[in-house]
Amino acid sequence: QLPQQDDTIHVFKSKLPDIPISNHVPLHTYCFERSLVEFPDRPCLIVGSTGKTYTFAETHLISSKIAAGLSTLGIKKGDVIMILLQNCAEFVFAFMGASIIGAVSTTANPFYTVPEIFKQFNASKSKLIITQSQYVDKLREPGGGQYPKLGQDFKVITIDDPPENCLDFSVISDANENEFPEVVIDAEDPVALPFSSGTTGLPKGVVLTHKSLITSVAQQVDGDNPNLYLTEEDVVLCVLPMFHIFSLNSVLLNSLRVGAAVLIMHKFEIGALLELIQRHRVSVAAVVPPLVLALAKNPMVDKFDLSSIRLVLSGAAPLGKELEEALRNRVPQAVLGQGYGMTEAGPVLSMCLGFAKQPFPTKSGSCGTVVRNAELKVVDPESGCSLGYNQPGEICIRGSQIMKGYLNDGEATANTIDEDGWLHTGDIGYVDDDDEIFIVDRVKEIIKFKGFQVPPAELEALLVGHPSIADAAVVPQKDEVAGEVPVAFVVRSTNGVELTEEAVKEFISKQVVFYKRLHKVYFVHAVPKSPSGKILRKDLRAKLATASPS
Ligand code: 4UV
Repeated sequence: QLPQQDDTIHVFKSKLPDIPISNHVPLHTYCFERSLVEFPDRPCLIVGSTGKTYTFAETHLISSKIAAGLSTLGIKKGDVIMILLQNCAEFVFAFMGASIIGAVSTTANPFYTVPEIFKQFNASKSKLIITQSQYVDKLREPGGGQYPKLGQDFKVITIDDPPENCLDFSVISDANENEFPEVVIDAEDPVALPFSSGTTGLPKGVVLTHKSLITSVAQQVDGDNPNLYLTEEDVVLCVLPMFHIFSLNSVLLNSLRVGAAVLIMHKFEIGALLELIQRHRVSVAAVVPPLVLALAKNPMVDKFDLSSIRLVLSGAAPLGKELEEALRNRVPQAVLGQGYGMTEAGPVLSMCLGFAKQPFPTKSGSCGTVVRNAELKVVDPESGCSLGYNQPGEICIRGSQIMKGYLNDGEATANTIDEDGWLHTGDIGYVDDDDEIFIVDRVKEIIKFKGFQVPPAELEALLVGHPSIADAAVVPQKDEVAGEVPVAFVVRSTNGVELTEEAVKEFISKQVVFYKRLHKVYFVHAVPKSPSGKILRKDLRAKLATASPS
């Protein structure tokens, strides 16, 4: 007889009470709801490199013009536009403008290679691309006819001087803001389509609806005692890329909602960053662990006044206790804590309660407490049984904030969100007696390089495409600066061609964005696999921990 299964579900909730959330309106309405009325003339966007400031009223006006301009170009409700930009004010106008007409933004890294861009472009069925002139060469019929044709199959708008066959941003930003079609937007309509590989496989479109993003923002910044207390007095640092959900949600949308100013940096450079923090009296900094490392260790930091910083939110990858302590010495006045997010989770699962208006004491190393209006459970990855306090297992989350599903991929959706609506994160963690969450491991494939996603399946597919490679597996190796780096185990094919580590590394680096490059290649006789053919990644990770992995 089988042992009796314990069906009790231990549901973890926030210490903050649930609140009413107005997630029936469109995202842009929700984001500008208070700020347009209460602080229309306060700074909304500050462009770091030029100092140019846009007020809330201006930001809303330009976004409305973009909405009209996009519809003149034929973009309709449900259509997808690709935003291929470094951080800039135009990113915000484009995203919000698209939202206003019920269109969807798929955000991509401008450093992507040609195949990376077009995979996302094709999968999302984007109608046009908004980018910078320096990236246009990548969009120009690169692969001998295998890709859609610029100007013919899709339009390109550049925010700076447009190269041939491209349109100037003014084509949309000069439109008459009153001339966009009235659209009825349903709360369940998509508004953002970031790509993520989730727990397994290749990058997939993550369908985030108006309702999911509003819910996520509200869970953070709304209510009498907001979990993340931001006000119109705050200046929020936006150096993390807006094409990633952390910055898009927790920096941009949160700030728009509460009336805080967003200080936009188009790229990370420590000197400029410190100078801007000092000049604009930045009060809130959203960071990833490698940025914490820079702030904690770089000698330049002592030359600047960082006393304005009152809150540092780290996320996207684990933050070590030592690093957190080191940062504390640099900004002793600030509350330091973590948020834990996943693109598919809408994205925020948990947030440090030390950031609340009436803060709770928190422990270093924790990635916060589950957000309000959500349920979190921890399950045994083998049996699926729900676990109680202090027992590590797979973290699952349920609530209106999670994604609607993966774009056109019912199977991947069903493997991630179960019948009862629980989203399985692939992260292993536990909830301690004070309801704080600690992540201790990962059962999913994903590698995180400085918080960026590196999907092993993507690199493996490229590797086995090489004529001299018979089989390959890619796993994370711990790295002091990046957190993790991808390394490959490669089986040479018997075609007699001598294959070197350098050749394999170069073969990959030509095809992928910089953070997906292989840091090491181990040649092996076989890749360990389960009877069903799954790569035994755990075994390979364990091998890496030994002195001679091959
Ligand atoms: O899908 P993704 O690239 O998504 C993110 C989103 C992060 C955040 C963090 C704080 C926020 O406030 C917010 O809005 C968004 O990284 O990668 C998801 C995976 O990254 C790891 C974990 O494995 C996720 O499943 N991860 C994210 N945050 C943490 C983390 C963290 N604080 N500690 C450890 N791992």
